[in-house]
Amino acid sequence: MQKRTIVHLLILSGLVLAGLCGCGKQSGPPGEQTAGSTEQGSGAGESSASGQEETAGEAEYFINGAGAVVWRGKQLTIGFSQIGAESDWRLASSASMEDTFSIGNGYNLIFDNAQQKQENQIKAIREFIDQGVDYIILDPIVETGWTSSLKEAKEAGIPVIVVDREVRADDEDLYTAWFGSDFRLEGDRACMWLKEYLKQSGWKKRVNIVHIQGTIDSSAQIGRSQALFDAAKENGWNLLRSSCGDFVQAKGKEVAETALKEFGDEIQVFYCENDNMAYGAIEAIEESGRKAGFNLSEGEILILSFDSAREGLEYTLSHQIAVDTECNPLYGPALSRLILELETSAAVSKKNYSEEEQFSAYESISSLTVDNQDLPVTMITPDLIKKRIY
Ligand code: GYE
Repeated sequence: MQKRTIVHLLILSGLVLAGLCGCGKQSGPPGEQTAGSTEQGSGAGESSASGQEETAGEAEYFINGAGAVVWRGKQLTIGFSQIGAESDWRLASSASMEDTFSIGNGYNLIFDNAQQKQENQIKAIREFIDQGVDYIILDPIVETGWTSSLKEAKEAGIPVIVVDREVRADDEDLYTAWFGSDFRLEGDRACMWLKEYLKQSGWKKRVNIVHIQGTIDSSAQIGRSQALFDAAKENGWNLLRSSCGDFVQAKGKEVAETALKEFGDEIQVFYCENDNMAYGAIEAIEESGRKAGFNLSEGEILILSFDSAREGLEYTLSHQIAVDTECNPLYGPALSRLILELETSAAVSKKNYSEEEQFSAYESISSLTVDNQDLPVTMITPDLIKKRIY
């Protein structure tokens, strides 16, 4: 497995950061300590503790309690092409960007909602270039089709930071850095949990799975789907159907309804590639007179989900989602630190992965070995849900 940069996204560490950071002096090149930094919750914020503002060129900056870089004496214009507003995750990602790149923090954010259309994203990039923004941040709906837009930005000398989903590897030289989640690892964790659960619960029959996919060709779909395809092959699981629900609750519900009509009591598992589609599946299951839960031998349907949004965690606490694998949307502060690095030094890490958790109420699985790493499964509690930001 490649060596990777892990960046904590400050969900749980927000308070810690608020205590640790302030404005201040950095003890080395910012490039070694900020968003592209190596380990453990590190960021520009945590390296600063002297209570002074640091300077970068003529301007001063400091790190606020949320871990975001606040500029004094200059304003950076950021063009952000957001995919849409399809899920709780997406709304949280937009809010994080808006909170971070606010006027008060020294930014002029040009936010473009592409309404799920790649052509709108391509148009937005062109407009950002025409407007002469300082940075372009792109969350690409799918992985392919970006070469000419990225070339145009490069020719205009505007750095592009890709966030969340990825662009195809062939275009790697055309953007400055990527920041997001390891979707394949998320899928592997979910599948490993299912494998362990089936073992522990003594389920002997071939397990039948309905797979509700996110937007086809998006990185999140590719990684999470591929993990399931490989695990199904390896463990002899039966994939009754894979259908696209576009990460949207209503479409997830539709896919679930159709599958419940067609396969009825044969279904044991729904593998939902995000929380909103899981909420839709739960509605459909309940309306069909069945129950979402762990107890397969009593006819309950076990749901695997991703994102770990607040409502997803509530369903996890009530066992309606068996395991929710986290995907963290709160990118804003870490992106602002990545931009700080670019403002103050030339070198940033190309690929930056966020570190994520996995939540369940099933107490007998407290950790899983995936890719030779021992990864914890956190027992969900009302307290954890209360602290959830999204
Ligand atoms: O899981 C889903 C969203 O790209 C990781 O997109 C993101 C996914 C997320 O709409 O809820």
